[in-house]
Amino acid sequence: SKEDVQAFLKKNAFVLFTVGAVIVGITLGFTLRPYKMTYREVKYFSFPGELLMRMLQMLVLPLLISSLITGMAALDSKASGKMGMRAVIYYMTTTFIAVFIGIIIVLIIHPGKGSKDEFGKQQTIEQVSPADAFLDLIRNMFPPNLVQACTQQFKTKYGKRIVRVTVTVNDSLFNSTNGTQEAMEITREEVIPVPGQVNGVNALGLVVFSMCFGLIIGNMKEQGQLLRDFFDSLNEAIMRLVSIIMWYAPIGILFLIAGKIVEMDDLTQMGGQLGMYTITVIIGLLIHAVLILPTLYFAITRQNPFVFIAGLLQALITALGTSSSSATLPVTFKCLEENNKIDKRITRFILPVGATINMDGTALYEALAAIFIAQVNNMEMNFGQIITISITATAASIGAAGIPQAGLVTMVIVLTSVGLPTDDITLIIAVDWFLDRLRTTTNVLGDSIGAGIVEFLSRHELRSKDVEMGNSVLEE
Ligand code: DAS
Repeated sequence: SKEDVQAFLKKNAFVLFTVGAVIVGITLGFTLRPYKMTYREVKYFSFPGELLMRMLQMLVLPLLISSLITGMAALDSKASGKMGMRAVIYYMTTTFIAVFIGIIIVLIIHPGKGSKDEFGKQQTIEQVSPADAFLDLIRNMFPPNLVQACTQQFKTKYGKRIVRVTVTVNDSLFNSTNGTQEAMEITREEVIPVPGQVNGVNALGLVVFSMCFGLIIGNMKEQGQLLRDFFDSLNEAIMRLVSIIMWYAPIGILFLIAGKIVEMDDLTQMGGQLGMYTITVIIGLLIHAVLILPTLYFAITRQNPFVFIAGLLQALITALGTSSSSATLPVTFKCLEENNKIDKRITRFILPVGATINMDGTALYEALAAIFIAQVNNMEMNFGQIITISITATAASIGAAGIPQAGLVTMVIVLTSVGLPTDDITLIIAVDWFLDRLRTTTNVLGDSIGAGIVEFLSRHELRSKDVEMGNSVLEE
């Protein structure tokens, strides 16, 4: 009936807007592409999208801290220990499965043919030793200065971290003297983010600190009450801000997607090895996201995984639009708590950690890409090297920040560990922006399904805590 339709539209307004935004964004992008906008025009055009990115990123820091602290404070150390254990087991298992799928798929499809001619010019990337990268990861767990951890912190003790990338741009901004637009070569210096960083914020360090801090104030009885109330209320306020931004999200997503389509490279080179590589990555990610994760969810909870995923649609689309799992974090919170009714004690404690360290899509991609590069170089990887790749790919996915194309940077660790030329990362740069969006979506899906599974496994602890606190207990 009419009321039903109205009720449906009202309930699903956000999702419908968001899906509509993707469709309009793609159409608009391809319509405007033939006009060959300049770099500056593209920047103006994507401005609404840039604003969405900035708004979401603005909330990440307070959200991460307040949710982790309140989440940990709401659990006693025994319960949080058990739940943490479950989360870690889930993260490890799914990441290893993802790596495994990546390796098998790339070995079967074999997209690389042992010739680099078709990839064009190469660039130089400086080496980072795996040992130093590992140490950096651990080092960053303990930021010596909390205020500094919230701001840019690029210096590391070992290893040079400057990459020089030569890009050809068709860009009026860099050609201000005569205002004409002609292709020119510029050299851009890119700084490799320190592992564990999220857009300049040392997320890993803040996660570690917030978890410990939350656990402590949770155990402090009356003395901790003030702090518990404070962070609780901070968290609530941030989530309300998120609700407001959600209304703007479809517009931002529309322009993020349209802008990217307008500026992307020509797809002509996609015919050869790079095209096969892209297809291989897509197949791998699909197997993990559509088959493995839902099956795992069903096997454990006995509930329909696709209903669960439907509730996440907006977060998944935001991940696709922003290619950043940390920028998507606020939306993931909303979807899980409001649509899928996941207990806040779980989301607050699981999601920030997941967005920082659990990246299935990235892990799958890193292993797959490393073996692809070996294939292009005509190098056969032996069993030992494949094991090394799986371990370093896992580490590289933990170390990768939840920001666009972080995975590409941490891949240096994987390549170095088996003696592959790190310069060859540049072979796959042309398609990385696109694959990045897909792996980010997989990453967010993995974090969310993890929250669902950990909640299910922890239902007894949550329930007894409710009884202890005198909360109303829902019938199971
Ligand atoms: N794009 C990153 C993310 O947010 C990770 C990556 O580059 O692989 O998940």
